[in-house]
Amino acid sequence: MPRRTTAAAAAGLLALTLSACAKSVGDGPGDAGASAQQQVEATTGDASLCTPERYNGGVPQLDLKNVTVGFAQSEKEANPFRITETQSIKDEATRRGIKLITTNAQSDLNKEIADIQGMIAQGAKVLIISPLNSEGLDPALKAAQDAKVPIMTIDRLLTTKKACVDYVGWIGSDFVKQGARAADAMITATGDKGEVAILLGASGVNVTVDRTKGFKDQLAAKGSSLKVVAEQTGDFTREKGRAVTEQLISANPGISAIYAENDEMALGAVAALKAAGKKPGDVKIVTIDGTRGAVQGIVDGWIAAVIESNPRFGPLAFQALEDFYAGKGVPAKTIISDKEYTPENAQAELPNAY
Ligand code: GZL
Repeated sequence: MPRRTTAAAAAGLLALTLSACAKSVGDGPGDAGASAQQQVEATTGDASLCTPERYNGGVPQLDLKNVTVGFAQSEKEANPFRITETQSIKDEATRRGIKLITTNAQSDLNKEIADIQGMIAQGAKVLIISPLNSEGLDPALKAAQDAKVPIMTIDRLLTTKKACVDYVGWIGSDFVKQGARAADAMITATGDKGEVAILLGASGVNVTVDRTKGFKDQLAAKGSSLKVVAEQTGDFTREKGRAVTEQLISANPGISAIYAENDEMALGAVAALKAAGKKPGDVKIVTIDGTRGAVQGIVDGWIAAVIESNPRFGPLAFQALEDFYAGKGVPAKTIISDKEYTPENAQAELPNAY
């Protein structure tokens, strides 16, 4: 083994240190530090926690360090939510010394099914899945069931499937509560008056249904004077968010507020408002995710508030799998808590954004 010269070794060590340092201060999407990690707010589901004996008629006991775990990502990694989610899974697998293989469905349901089936064929003995839609994964779930490969789901919920039968458990945010918190922030930002447009998330996803329900129900519960005059899907993408906002403000010139069901669509809306000659604050925007771009948008005056949807699932997802095999069991639902970014805290909290 050729010995490296002292200079080269020092350079290598310096590079290693710098890269670790860059990561620790949150240089770009990824982890910003301990306070950015997901925190458990509540767990639900029937009392019987899921264990290998109870799951899917019983599955083999195993040591995670001796098998391959597969991670199926849903949407293309153009959105910092997805980039950070995947990085968090990879970082935690590395930290725990677990062999990980990953796939990305590029926002295509049939590809996510094929990805999951492919990882089982490659020998993955456990899966972590971030579902693209709340339904439609049946062929992949059956392949895992037949192969006795347990699935931990994160983020979007498989609404027609059963915990400890079709999947071990689920970890994610309370999306209805996110919508309600967005409504409260919108009431504050607008002084509870004006016309609101909603940029809906992708269809067929519980996140969209819940964030919309939470927002509208909270406006009604608070007896708000805000009026929802338009709602259209922007598919959770920046480009569609921009295009839809252009149409909405042209058809509804009285729009004074936009509720975007994710930051990528909100940033698309900002681009459309800029192109229309609007100034920061002319239209109040409230959005959900907590990406660096959106929180910077608060600092710059374009965005009024951001409700976080924390994508750093790595630690809790792998802890759930450890608990599963240790016989401690996994609850049907683990709900995480989410921060809120406002004009008062955005600058200071920016390092926790992703
Ligand atoms: C929410 C997640 C959503 C994000 C979007 O947990 O499913 O999907 O809010 C992403 O940014 O597209």
